[in-house]
Amino acid sequence: EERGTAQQVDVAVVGAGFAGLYLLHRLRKAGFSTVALEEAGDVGGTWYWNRYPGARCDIQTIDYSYTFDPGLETAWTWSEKYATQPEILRYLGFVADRYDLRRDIRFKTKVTEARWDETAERWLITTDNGEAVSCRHYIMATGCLSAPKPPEIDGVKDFKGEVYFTGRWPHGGVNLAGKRVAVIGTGSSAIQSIPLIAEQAAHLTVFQRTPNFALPAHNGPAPSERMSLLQSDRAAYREQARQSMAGVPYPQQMAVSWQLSDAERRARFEEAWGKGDLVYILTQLWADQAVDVEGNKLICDLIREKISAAVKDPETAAALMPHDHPFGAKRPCLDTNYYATYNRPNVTLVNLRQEPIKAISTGGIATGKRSFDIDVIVFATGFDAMTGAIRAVHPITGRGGKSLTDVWAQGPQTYLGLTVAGFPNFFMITGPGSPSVLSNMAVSIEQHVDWVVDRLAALRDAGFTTMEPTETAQAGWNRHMADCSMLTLHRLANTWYTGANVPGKVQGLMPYTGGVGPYRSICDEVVSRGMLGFKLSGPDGAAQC
Ligand code: NA7
Repeated sequence: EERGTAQQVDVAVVGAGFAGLYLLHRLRKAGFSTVALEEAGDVGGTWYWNRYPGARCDIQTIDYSYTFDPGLETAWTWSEKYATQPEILRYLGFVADRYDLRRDIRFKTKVTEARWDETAERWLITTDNGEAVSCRHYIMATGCLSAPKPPEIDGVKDFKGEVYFTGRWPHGGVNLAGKRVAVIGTGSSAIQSIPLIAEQAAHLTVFQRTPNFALPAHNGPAPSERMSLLQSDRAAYREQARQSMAGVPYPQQMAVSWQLSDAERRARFEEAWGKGDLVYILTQLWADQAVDVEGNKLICDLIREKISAAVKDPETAAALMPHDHPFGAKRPCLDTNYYATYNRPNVTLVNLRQEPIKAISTGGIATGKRSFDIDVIVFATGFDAMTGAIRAVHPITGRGGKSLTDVWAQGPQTYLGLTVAGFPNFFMITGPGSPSVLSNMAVSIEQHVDWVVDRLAALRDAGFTTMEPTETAQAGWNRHMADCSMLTLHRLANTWYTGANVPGKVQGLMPYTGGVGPYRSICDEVVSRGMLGFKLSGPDGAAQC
């Protein structure tokens, strides 16, 4: 009876960001009827919400672009090496217009529930705005960093000044001139915004729990050597990115740190520092940098030297130096004038490891040692990453009435990061278990979307109606994930990759650490081996394993 009142489509998509837009385009071209449900008032996803000062992509924009249509690539020119949030939002709007995508997007519509109907073999999606949606396939394109984390600090509600979250920044902007501003957090969002906030505010106090490694962006025009590489053979450049470890076309380094002299290592490091490119410095110094603590420590020492040289006050410099995690195990940041900002007379760093916040009161913030009068608090405290947006939005109920929250009670379980046993015709783009956040998201998103849409089309053409991974395949993927994670250093840091930033969250490395190219090969092999690890069924109930 519910079906009668629901909008009927082949595929429902949640989210109209980078992934949701490409999904809509591909699904439509493959002949599926679709609708995208989007909580925001327009397209853009992460680039719709994160409007804080200084918000930029920290993958070079020539790499952080759609590549599915060469016509689109030449129709759009980025103005900088690292585009600002407004420019990326304009790009996504341009893409939505070019492929006429908005007509299939229901904005200001939040999914409240999704339920698999075993008899009809369809998902029923309930929303907080307008009719429900009945669909054969249900795809979450909800992103990895879209559910902001609550502040978790006593007294926030008592504070009488202005409160902002970087991930939910007001659209009209915020006037900070002449105000005493507190920024809580020193992740990427804070490190991008702090230098600009410091220029506006009367005084800025930064509350730092864990220092992060930040590298200079050296923003400007796109580097000419990268541009000419791309322009000389666009297809080859893109293909190299797809086969690479991180989704950016850099070669595998073969030299090991101990084969290089100290002078050679410094020369390599200085060159990388001068490039202003996270993926370059994360992959191009020496082969053991991301897999061996000793090879990694050499880089940490060199970056700490840079911090020491940039920050005049030795105590502040020492507080800004990370010692608790290998370089790259926690997401490093790309900055413009971040460290130098602490040389300004109107900026104070508070080291929460030495003086934790005791409480926020009506007019300020008190640590164990001092209290600060504050007009504006900016929470740059991050997200319930990877699983937050999938789990928090709604109950998702699969086969046998099981909810995804229950199935994931001990941590996310997936096959290929794309599907979950017990949840037929349910897909995630950049879900936990995929390389997603450890890669150039643009490359991962296109690969995930292409794989899913190609499977749906093949399924339909072969007369199947459902597709679902086996428990065995899922257990095997989790085992493979764990094995891969032993080869990198990510497991050695408490980060949002591991769930450590959210109190009470199950701990475990969520992204796949095996690399973008190898991951792509595995996904392709699953197909070429007759949908290895999937159960397919048709309308007559015939199943294939
Ligand atoms: P991040 O990277 O998760 O950074 C959040 C920061 O906020 C980080 O420094 C946290 O310290 C700090 N934090 C979080 N909760 C608290 C509390 N309760 N008290 C004090 N400090 C706190 O989020 P971003 O938005 O900056 O960046 C997210 C990603 O977007 C980034 O990695 C890029 O991929 C793009 P902690 O380290 O947990 O001690």
